[in-house]
Formats: sequence, structure tokens, C-alpha cells
Amino acid sequence: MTDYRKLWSDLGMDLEKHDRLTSALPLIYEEVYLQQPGRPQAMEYFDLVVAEIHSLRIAELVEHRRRGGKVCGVFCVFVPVEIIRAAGAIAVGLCGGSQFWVPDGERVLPRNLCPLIKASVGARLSGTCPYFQSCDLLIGETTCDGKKKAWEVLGEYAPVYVMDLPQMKRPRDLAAWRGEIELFLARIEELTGCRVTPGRLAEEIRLQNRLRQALERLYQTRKADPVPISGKDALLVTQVSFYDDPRRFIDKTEALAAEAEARIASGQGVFPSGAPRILVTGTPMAIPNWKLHHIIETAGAAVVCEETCTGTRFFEHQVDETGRTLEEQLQALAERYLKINCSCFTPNPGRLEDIFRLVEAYRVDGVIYYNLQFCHGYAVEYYAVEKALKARGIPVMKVETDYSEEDTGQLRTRVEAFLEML
Ligand code: BJ8
Repeated sequence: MTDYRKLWSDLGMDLEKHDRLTSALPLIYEEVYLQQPGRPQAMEYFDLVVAEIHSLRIAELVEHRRRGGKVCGVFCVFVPVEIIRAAGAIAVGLCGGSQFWVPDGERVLPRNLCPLIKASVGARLSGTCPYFQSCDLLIGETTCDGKKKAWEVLGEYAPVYVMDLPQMKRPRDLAAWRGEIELFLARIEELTGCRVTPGRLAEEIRLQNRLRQALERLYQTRKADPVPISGKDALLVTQVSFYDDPRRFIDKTEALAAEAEARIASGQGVFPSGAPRILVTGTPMAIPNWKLHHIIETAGAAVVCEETCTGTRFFEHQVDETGRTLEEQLQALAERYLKINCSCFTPNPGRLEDIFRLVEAYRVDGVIYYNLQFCHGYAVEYYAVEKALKARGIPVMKVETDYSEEDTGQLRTRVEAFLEML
């Protein structure tokens, strides 16, 4: 049996502090997840992943490194993980979703900064996240200003590589992004000492496409009324996708989707038919950030879709698999990734189109715009989203919050008032 305390200690973790972090999770998970009535049985796997969040997968990463493999940490859905894997490395998502890490982040970052950035940096500084401790290279990107500058700070504590993401989508931006992907490939080859061949890259492109398709299949089931799976459970599945083994994740997600499809066939749901259907749009929700979904769903509504980077922005659009040469494959990767409609782009009309399309497809009654505090890109973009939704008669409400529980009561009151209006 693996001695995890030894394993964490070998990773240089602060065990005492880590105990404090992990002691709170079972209680929170019990309340937020396990008390939900009628959950699909296939969620058991994802419950296990959370219960063992700092052990089972970490042991796999440690074993991979013991054999000479590398681990790369990523913070954004723009990073083409296919390249990392094609070079024999493992990619894990590192975005911090816990308030626990915020104070450590604030030791080196301003308080009035997005909690996702503070928690991500805090996770590294506190020595309590075994994923961070297992990484040979952290890969940042130039999306928002906060992240862009935080990489400089993080770089004092761990090796960081930054991808320069263009902020417009003109042909010259696509060409620049393609160039960035080439540089990235060279850096990953240097790290791993492995050449990325067209054959290996084709395999990883297909694998990541399958992973996206598995999530898409699960999301499709959320279009049904009654909805066969809660928004909280669907969110958890996406959160897990960022660090689980991709093949195992695909199998488990397909099994869950199959169960959800069977539920639809027999009319079984987790909310009564006719319950208000909510689309959440905005900033990502990194694990264990389940705050807003929990408030909405304990108020009697179902979250049926997330237009976020822990939702549709992560899995929509496939990479073209027909490329045979490295050049063609890198072009296909550049094109697919540049289709993501993050608010860091100007203008960003694609996001509005996505929201309308999803509102219709998921038969949404109301939209809740989720804005992490101090995320200016999404905050400013609310203006256009609100105007466009109101013009179409679609109710919308903006929620601006952080990871703390201080405003939970107030948020609950606002969400309940919004739901009553639908
Ligand atoms: S593609 S949303 S994952 S950047 S919430 S850190 S934007 S201040 S996370 Fe994001 Fe990539 Fe865009 Fe998606 Fe900055 Fe905003 Fe914080 Fe954000």
C-alpha cells in the first residue's frame, strides 16, 4: 500500500497545512454532492476521484516521473495538451478553486485581484497542492493582465513557460498563434527529450477529440426535461477532466452519459419536470468551486449548461484529424484553439452567438452571469451580453463573487428572487 504521507513529504509539501486543507473537504463534499437525491450510479467514480484527489492520481504522476517522464501544469484551456502528451509527458490542470489558498496568494499578489489567480499562486506557495509539486514545468499564457503578470511572480518559485495568445482573431493573429504553438512544441521537446512525430501527435489529437466528444455526449443529455444529471455533477465531471488520466476519464464519462441516456428513455430526472432551467455563463469554476451551482440547485432550479471554460468552451470544436504532416497538424491545432471565445479577445461576438445557441438548445429559462471578482474582461463583456439577452426577452442576472462563503446568504436571496421571476 502506498504511504501517501511519505509521498507528499518527498514532494516537499507542508504536511500540517495540507492536513488542514484536506480535513474540510469530506464535510463540504457530503453536503454539496452526496446529499443530492437520485444521483446517477456512475458518479461513484467521480466521487472516488475527489475522495482520493491528492493520492491516487498523484501516485500515478510520481510513478511516471520515476520512470523519467515529465509532468506539465496548465492554467488555461488554450494550451494544446495534445503536444504535451505527444512528447510523452502528462498534462494536469492547475487552476486553484479554493479559498484556502487565497491568503498565500495575497502574500505576493494584490488583494484586489481575481481569486482564481491568487488561489493558483497560493497553492504553489503554500506547498499544499501535490499537483503543483509534481510539475516539471508550469505553462501560463497571456490571456488577462492578472495572469500575465502573475507568471512573473510564480516564475520565482517554479519553472514557468508562457504562451503569447493573440487578443484578436484576424488571419495574422492565427498565424502568430500557430507560431506560438511551434515554439511551444520546441520547448516541450526540449523538456522531455522526445521528438513529437506526426504519428504520435495524430494519436493524441484523436484522444483529446474523444475526450471532448465524451463531455459533449454527457452535456447533450442535459437538454432533456427532466434533466437526468444535476449541474453540480456535470460541473464536477468537467473539473475532473483536467487532471485525470484521459483514457480512464473517457471510459467513465461515456458510462455516465450512457446511464443518463437510459434515464431519459425512462423519464427519470434529478429535478421535477418543469423546474427552472439555468445557463451559467462567465468565468471558470476550478475545483472545488461549486458555490454558485450549489446555491442555484438547492433553490430548486437546474443548471443545464455552462458557457465557461469548465463547460462548453473547453470541449466544443474538434481538431481536424486529417492532417498527415506536422505542419498540417499544428495548423489544425491553432485553428481549433483559436475558436475558443474567451473575453480576452476584442471584439468577441462569437461568445454572444454561443450563448444564444446554448439558450435555445438547452431550453434555458434564465441566464446567470458568473463573474469572479476583479475579472475585468468578463465584467465589461456583461454589458453586451445583458443588452443582447434582454433584447430577446431572456432573463439575466449577474453574480460577482469570490471564493469566500461570506456572501453566500446574500447570493442565495438574490438567486431565489431571480428564480421566482422566471
Ligand atoms: S480561456 S476564461 S481559462 S483565460 S477569471 S484568470 S480571465 S481574471 S480564467 Fe480563463 Fe483561459 Fe479565458 Fe478560459 Fe483572468 Fe478572468 Fe481570472 Fe480568468
